[in-house]
Amino acid sequence: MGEIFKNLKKVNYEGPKSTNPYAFKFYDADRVILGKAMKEHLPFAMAWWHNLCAEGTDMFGVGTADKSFGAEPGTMEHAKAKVDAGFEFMEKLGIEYFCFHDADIAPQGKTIAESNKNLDEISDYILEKMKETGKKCLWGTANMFGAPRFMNGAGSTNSADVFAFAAAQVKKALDLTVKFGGRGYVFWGGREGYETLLNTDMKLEQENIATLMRMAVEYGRSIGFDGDFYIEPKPKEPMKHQYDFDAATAIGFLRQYGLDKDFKMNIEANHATLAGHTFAHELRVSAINGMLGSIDANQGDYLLGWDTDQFPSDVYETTMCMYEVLKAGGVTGGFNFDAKNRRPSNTPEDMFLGYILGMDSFALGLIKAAAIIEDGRIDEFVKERYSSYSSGIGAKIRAGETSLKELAEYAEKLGAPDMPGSGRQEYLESIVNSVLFGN
Ligand code: XUL
Ligand code: CO
Repeated sequence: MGEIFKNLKKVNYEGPKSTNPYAFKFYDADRVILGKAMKEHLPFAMAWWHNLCAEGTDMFGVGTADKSFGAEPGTMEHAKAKVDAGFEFMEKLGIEYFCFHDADIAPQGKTIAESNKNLDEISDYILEKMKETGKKCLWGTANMFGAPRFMNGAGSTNSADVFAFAAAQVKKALDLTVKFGGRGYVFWGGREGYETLLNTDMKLEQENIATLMRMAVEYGRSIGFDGDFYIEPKPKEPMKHQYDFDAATAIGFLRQYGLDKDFKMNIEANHATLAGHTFAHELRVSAINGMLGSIDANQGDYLLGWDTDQFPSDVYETTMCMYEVLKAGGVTGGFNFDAKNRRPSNTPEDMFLGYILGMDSFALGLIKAAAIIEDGRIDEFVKERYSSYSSGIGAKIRAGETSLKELAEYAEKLGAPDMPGSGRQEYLESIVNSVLFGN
């Protein structure tokens, strides 16, 4: 197949003053930040489903974007055209990785055997393209939420037959991830939750999800998958209650079922805000538990209560994200743009402009987060804020070498403690502003 995006050329870095819409203003792949090239800090990935499949359908209307890429939708020819479009897109944007669901890359058949035949054929074609271009797979997953059979969940379904069907999909998606040399495997529990407790055996459902995950680990390791499994927390939508509500909940679940050695978190910005958290909060919770795996890079809309999956543009947010990531020593996965153009942004040019915006926003976030760390005032403040734990009674508390009795005696001698010191939030926020806009 020939060139698909004929009037779109390779996107290059032209610097902040450039007015060329098809150039990076901040993402300069080889620029070194804190000793590492930008492209290593930010292993970007293209989300197959949004970029190559989503046409802008919403509850009120059909698609507005043509993603046929010159082929008849729903055919294997179309699946191949998407591969061609995807690899050309990644080449032109300088994106190294892609992420996929089984259902994104080939038409699903009526039976597992039919679906698997399509997947075998398309994955051979993808693998050829990967070898040709050097592009890599960040993570794979199985779509266990779209088909009607999954209306009551996959791991959490009430039907053992549907559970078996889900297991078959996970097995195949793991085969494909290994075939592509993927770095990770994601469980986003799309319909793993419930609408009403009146019809729900919550304990059974959660145990079954854990069983499915345990079998995935066993099978994955047996076929040579040595990457991380990820849970991608999300509190709601499509279900009213989803079991993987947020990072803290998912981490507790993994520990309860002994899955914490094989799993990490895949944190999505828009899911964090739906859970009533900041993106940075979810990253911090994951990092302090040693479970910061990968990131679904997007943003939501604070005026809307659902997952809008927008391309990231809010530099304050990307800065705070990259601050957490740098502090954690990086991610083991990457930055997958789980983002789609707005419905009226419906041209191939918009596909490019969305990724340029997202990549530039994260590059800026990286530059500014590194500058906050180099500035050092925030770190210094936090260190000082907790300094009472570095010596005396504080050091004994930290070391677990005291007791309520000893502390009660200590407090009695003290009479009344001094006030614990101002939190200085406004001062710290003004430091962030100075770094963001001061030069
Ligand atoms: C849905 C979502 C998914 C996962 C993969 O909200 O984020 O696309 O990233 O299944
Ligand atoms: Co996602």
